[in-house]
Formats: sequence, C-alpha cells, structure tokens
Amino acid sequence: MRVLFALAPLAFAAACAGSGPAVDGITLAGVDKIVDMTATLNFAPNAVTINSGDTVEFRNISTFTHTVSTVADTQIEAQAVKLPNGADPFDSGEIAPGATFTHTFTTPGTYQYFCEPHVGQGMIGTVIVNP
Ligand SMILES: [Cu+2]
Repeated sequence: MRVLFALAPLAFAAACAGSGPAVDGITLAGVDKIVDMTATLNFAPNAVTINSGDTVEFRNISTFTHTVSTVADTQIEAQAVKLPNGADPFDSGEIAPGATFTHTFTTPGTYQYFCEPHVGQGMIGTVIVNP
C-alpha cells in the first residue's frame, strides 16, 4: 500500500507528459506558458515568447488582487499597452489570490499588458507571439 501511494504522483505526471509546461512537477493540459503574478507586484517571467495559437495561464500566487489588462482607461495605462495590428484588446477583470486567467494569443506580434491596480508601480508584462 505504501509503495502504491508513493508511485501515484509519478503515474499522474507520466500520463500528462507532453501536453504543457511542468509546474511543480505537474503538467497542465492546454497551457503552453505560465506567468505568475507575485506579491512583489511583478509578472514572472516578465516577458514570454510563444507561438501563434498558444495559451498563457496567468496565476495569482500573491495575496493581492491583480489583473491582466490591455484595455486602457487612463493615460498611464495607455502608455503601458502595446498590441499588434489587428489584435483584439482583452482584460481579465479582477483575479483573486489563488485564481488564474488564461488567454490564447492568435495574432502574432508584441503585446504589452498591465495590472490595473499596480500599473503605477510598474506591473507591466510582455508577450511576444511568433507566427
Ligand atoms: Cu497587480
């Protein structure tokens, strides 16, 4: 019984292999990159490069509420945003501590997004989408 219990996580990891990035030894299906929203008001990693059609999961690993936004309502937000020609703006809304938001990027180019509550503290991230 003890042996079976010890091997269970290995079997799970093996079953999921090849379907996404490894997070704490576990792979997530349908997710190509993970960006953490941190307690130090950063997106980590700050910049990621993906291919067109890839999905990024943003995870709030802090005790603050964050957002992943490209819809600017203020001048400082407008300065933080960059979208490729033809890309639709997106906005996660509030992401509670422990919650996640996923977005699939279908238009190639460079995206710069911000966290609405923390854009003033420089909480800005970049996604580069290759064709
Ligand atoms: Cu934030």
